[in-house]
Amino acid sequence: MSRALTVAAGQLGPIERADGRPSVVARLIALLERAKAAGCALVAFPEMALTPFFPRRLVEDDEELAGYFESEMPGPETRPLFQAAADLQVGFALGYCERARQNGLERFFNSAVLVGPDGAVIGKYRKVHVPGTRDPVPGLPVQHMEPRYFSDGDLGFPVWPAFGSRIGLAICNDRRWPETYRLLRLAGAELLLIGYNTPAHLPDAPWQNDLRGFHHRLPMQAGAYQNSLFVVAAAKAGVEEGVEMLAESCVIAPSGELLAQAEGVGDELVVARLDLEMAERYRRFLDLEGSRRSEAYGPIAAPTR
Ligand code: CDT
Repeated sequence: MSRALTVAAGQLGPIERADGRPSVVARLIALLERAKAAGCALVAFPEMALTPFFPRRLVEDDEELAGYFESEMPGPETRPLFQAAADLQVGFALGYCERARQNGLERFFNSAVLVGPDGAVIGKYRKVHVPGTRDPVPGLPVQHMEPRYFSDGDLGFPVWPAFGSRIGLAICNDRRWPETYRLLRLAGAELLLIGYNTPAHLPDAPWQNDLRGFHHRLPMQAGAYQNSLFVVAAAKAGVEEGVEMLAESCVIAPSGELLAQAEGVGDELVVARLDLEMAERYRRFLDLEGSRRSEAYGPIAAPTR
C-alpha cells in the first residue's frame, strides 16, 4: 500500500531589519499558494522565518530586540498566514523567536510550530542544540551568539500524528547531532522538518568553507538512512545583513538519497512526492528497534583518557 504525501521546503531569501512582518508574511503566503498549485499538503519554512538572524550581532537596543520575538503564535501580524493555510488547506512548519512566560518569568526560545491544513497549531518544538557563545569572540568578524538570546529547548523532541504520517521538528544546529534523529525515530517519527540559518563561510574555520554544503547534507542523509526517516530541510538563504547564508534546501528519503534540492538562493519551493511506506519498509529491513542491538552494546564504558 502506498501512502503518498507531497511536501515542500519553502526556502526564503534574506530578510532585512527594515522588512516588517507584513512583507515577510506576504512572501510566506506566496510560497503557500505555489505549494497548493504544486499539489503540496505541507511546507517546511526556515528557522527564524519572520526576522533576520540577529544573533550574529550584539543587539543592545531593548526595543529592537523585543521586535524580533513573538509572544503569541499566531499573533496579529502572523494570523494572515494561518488563515491562508486554512483557505488553501496546506499546512506548514514555521520557525520563529518565542517569548514565553513560565512561573512568572520571561523566557526566550528559538522555536517552531507545526500547523495543520485547518490553520490550527498542532504542536511546538523549542531548539535543543543552541550553538555559539554568550559573549562576542574577540576578533571574529561575524559572531554566533544564540545562547545570549535563547534558553535551551525544554520540550524534548515531540512527535505528532499529522498529514497521514508522524512528524517531528528540528531547528538548524539540531540536524548535526545523531540524537535528534534517533530520539525522534524512537518516538515514532517518519518525517522530520528542519529549518536552518547556516552561514556559508566560517570566519573562525575557513578550512571548512569548501565543505559547508557537504557537512549540511552529510548528517541529514545519514540520519535519514540510519533512522528510516524522510527529512525536509528549508534554508534562509542569500546575503542577509551582509552575511552569506547557505541555501541548498532539500528533501531526503529514508534511503539517504536526495529527492529534490534548491537551485537558487532566494524564495523557492523545493517539492517532492513522498511514499511514506518507504520509511516503514526501511524501518523493518534495518530492524531499527531490534533488541539484540542494545544487548550487544553491553555496559557503556567510561572514557579512558
Ligand atoms: N542557526 C544555527 O544553528 N546555525 C548553526 C551554525 C553555528 S556556527 C557557530 C548551524 O549548525 O548551521
